[in-house]
Amino acid sequence: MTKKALITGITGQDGSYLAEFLLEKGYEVHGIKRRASQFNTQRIDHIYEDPHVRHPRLRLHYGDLTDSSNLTRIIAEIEPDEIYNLGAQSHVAVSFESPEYTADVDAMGALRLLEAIRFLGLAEKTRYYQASTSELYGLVQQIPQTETTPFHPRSPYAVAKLYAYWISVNYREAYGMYACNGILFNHESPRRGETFVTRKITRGLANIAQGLESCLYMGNIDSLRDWGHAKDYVRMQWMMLQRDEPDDYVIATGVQYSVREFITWSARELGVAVEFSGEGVEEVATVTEVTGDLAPAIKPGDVIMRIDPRYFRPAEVETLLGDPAKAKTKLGWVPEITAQEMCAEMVAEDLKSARRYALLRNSGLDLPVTLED
Ligand code: NDP
Ligand code: GDR
Repeated sequence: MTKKALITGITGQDGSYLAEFLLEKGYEVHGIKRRASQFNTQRIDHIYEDPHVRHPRLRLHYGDLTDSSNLTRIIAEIEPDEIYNLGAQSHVAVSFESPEYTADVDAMGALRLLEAIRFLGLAEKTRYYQASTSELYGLVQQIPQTETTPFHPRSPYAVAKLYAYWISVNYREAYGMYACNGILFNHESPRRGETFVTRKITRGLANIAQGLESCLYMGNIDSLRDWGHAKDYVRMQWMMLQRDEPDDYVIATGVQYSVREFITWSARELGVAVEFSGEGVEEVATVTEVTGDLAPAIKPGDVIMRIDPRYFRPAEVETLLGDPAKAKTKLGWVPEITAQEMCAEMVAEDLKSARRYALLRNSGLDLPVTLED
């Protein structure tokens, strides 16, 4: 029997990699996409099959995590073996701007799915994965963080995700549902949203290298994160649902770096060496050397990064470092891609786009560069 999976957030970074992974495993994959005024399926267009041409194994349904009747109808129609709840307003800084919406999607959305599974009598059939997060630890009380480290969320996003975490545990305990929390630390890729810090850096520096932008404006570059690759992490999301018993797992690399280090690596990938000077909001990154031909628009002495306090958060999560020992021991999972390898891949992809863009612009096409961050 072909297994059926339903993915919320299929148009996002993780959703796209997970859909690819499950299709390769032979699943019939269903995804919920939001209605938008422009196409929003760029990350999955390469795996989409035209339903007019053949019987597709990937199917998309319009829906929203704020809409119970819609979610219940989709689940009733599909009767999925597995639901991966990856949909979320996932930007921490934005959650301070839209706290109520973030709670509705990220907290209540999880409840709506769990309640639909229960109400439809699928509690014994459907396994549920909740995209939990290292942001739950917030103001960290133990280094490194494990499955038993106390939570102290520091943003409306993290507080909403705390509810989703506990409601998943509660439905497991109360109704015997197979519900798991993956407590995932930051994971990135060339498909990462452009306003998260790693992608903002790789895309911004690639644009500067090609003369499309002049400077990167950053927030707290002292911040420390445990960065892995999204491809490694979606594999783990599936593995978690294949066990005999449901459980919660920390997924991390066990190594942390600062945002400043990520800037240095990204610049180095472009053949650019930088030196940081100044303190606090006065800190800048100045180019000391340029080698090779990847960054024709950058020269020694250029200031390519400045601090803009606009990107400081009302409450910051200064440091995150996960201990993935349980996932390694119980599931045999180990991350295969290092943060530096991932950074190189991201810079290479963003450089390709920047070069294409610069080429078109230099041939007279007046193309706008989206600078939103
Ligand atoms: P993205 O922001 O890339 O993707 C989020 C997805 O959720 C998109 O498909 C988005 O749709 C969808 N979405 C947003 N709002 C709604 C809504 N109201 N109804 C239905 N769908 C909605 O996130 P990631 O792929 O990076 O992360 C996946 C999940 O994992 C998220 O829940 C995130 O909070 C969590 N997480 C992520 C980590 C990371 O480092 N990436 C770490 C830990 C947890 P659209 O494309 O239309 O915007
Ligand atoms: P995070 O990721 O908040 O950890 O949440 P993000 O990449 O946004 O920030 C990481 C750290 O970098 C600092 N920072 C900046 N961040 C952004 N976005 N833009 C900047 O200009 C900037 N300058 C410094 C931040 O302050 C922060 O400390 C991500 C999301 O994917 C969540 O959904 C997920 O749950 C967690 O990772 C784990």
